[in-house]
Amino acid sequence: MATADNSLSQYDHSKVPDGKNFRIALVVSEWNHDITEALFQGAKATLINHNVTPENIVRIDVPGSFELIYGASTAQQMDFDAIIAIGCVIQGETRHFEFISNAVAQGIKDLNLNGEAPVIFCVLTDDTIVQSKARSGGDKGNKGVEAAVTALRMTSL
Ligand code: DLZ
Repeated sequence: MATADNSLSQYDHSKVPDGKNFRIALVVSEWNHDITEALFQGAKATLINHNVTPENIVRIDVPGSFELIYGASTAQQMDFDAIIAIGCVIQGETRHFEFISNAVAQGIKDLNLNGEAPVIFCVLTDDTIVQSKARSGGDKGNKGVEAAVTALRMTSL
């Protein structure tokens, strides 16, 4: 999987379970839309590459990354094998970044402890938009790809 210097999209395909019977929800934050859309496309393409059928990939849009917690919690109560929470929080001039990033990480951690379906953390927390672009289809690969692989592996535990 990813290291600091590798593309996030490099992985061993033989270690990824077949997804043909899986139903996966992707909860997508609208903040930093270009980035989250690229992450969504990367995740969706990877799920399809591993035989998840398009009708078993359900997208749920939420306004911002903070709302990923409620969106993923709602999806956990539906019939999904895994949920991928997709967001992008970028450092601004205030401390909003820390509050949102920490809340989303803690909220998703809690969903994993208390819910049935695993919730995968596909939230970029970058200092700059340049860093986010590099990780959503740029020279660091696409974190959405890695999240999709993680979802398939966790679903198969
Ligand atoms: C308010 C806010 C700010 C400042 N920055 C981001 C961000 O970088 N990424 C993101 O996904 N959302 C941001 N938000 C919106 C919050 O996540 C949330 O939608 C609002 O605080 C409403 O609850």
